[in-house]
Amino acid sequence: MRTLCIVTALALLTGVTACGADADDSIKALSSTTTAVPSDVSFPPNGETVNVLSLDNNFIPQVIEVKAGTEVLWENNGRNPHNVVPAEDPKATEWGVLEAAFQPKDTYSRVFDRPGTYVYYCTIHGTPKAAMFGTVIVTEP
Ligand SMILES: [Cu+2]
Repeated sequence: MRTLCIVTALALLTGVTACGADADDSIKALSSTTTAVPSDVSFPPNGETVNVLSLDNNFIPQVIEVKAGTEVLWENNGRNPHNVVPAEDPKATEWGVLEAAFQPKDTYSRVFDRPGTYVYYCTIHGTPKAAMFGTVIVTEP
């Protein structure tokens, strides 16, 4: 619902009429909204949490889609240490957790406040594209 409000507001600002437009126009309005919003726009925490289990050796669910502002909570439910690191940042300097702090029963959480696609993996048991890896797709609220 909020996405529709944003589309309408942008349509008004840009002089495009969203109300009463046919399906094709609505799709165009929606895609132009996506490109019009800067990728570095961030949204406040929304109080929602989505859990991801880290098992031996995969993430379940492997792919999740959440609205910006959602907390993602990983729990190591396996019997071995794991880690959660961004595909392009194996040292987890931006976000993520290394195995020293992600032993069995440990948790790690992060609020994803910016829309985007975040690929991550466990460096011990996977690569960014195989085995123990996962994706968090963050959409606009
Ligand atoms: Cu692992």
